[in-house]
Amino acid sequence: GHMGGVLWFTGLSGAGKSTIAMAVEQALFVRGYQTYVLDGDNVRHGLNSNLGFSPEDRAENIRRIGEVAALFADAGMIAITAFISPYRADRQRAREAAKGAFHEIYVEADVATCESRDPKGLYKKARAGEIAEFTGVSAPYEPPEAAELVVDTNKLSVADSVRKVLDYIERHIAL
Ligand code: GGZ
Repeated sequence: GHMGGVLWFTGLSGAGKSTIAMAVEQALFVRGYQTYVLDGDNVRHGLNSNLGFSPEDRAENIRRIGEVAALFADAGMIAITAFISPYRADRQRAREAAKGAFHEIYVEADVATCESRDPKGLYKKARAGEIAEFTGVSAPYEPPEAAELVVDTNKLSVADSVRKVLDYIERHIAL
């Protein structure tokens, strides 16, 4: 049978988490893996629609996502999560929920890089004070100290970032 696992992407808004996660899912699907992407679109609008962006709400957001991802992994699937998940302690708890099947992937990009991309204009709004507690501007991001994989999108293209993740998966997650 398939061996499940959790691919946990973490990084700033605009670092490329969702873009890379969706491309990785597509490639894994083609290779016969059973996958499911959890992201803001399907989680923050549903299961976690009662949560905002205070530290407490982010912790609860990540706690629920960690538990759901662990259930997918238990079912033999590859759960791919794409959330900022700014706090180390919250990511650690998600890691523990997934038992041995957790792969933390740090999608690294400087605030300046993300801000120059600003695909949704959120950094601009955050700088103008229109969004409170915005990660990287007015709320913290605690970078991983021992991620299984680091993808530096300051330097790597999307295609090269995706290749790097797929190479890691082929070496660490059995089909
Ligand atoms: C950070 C925010 C905020 C604040 C709204 N801080 O680029 P996006 O739009 O699509 O991704 C961001 C998303 C972050 O939600 P997460 O569930 O990933 O955050 S966490 O893991 O910290 O719980 C951004 C948007 O929501 N957004 N307000 N204040 N990002």
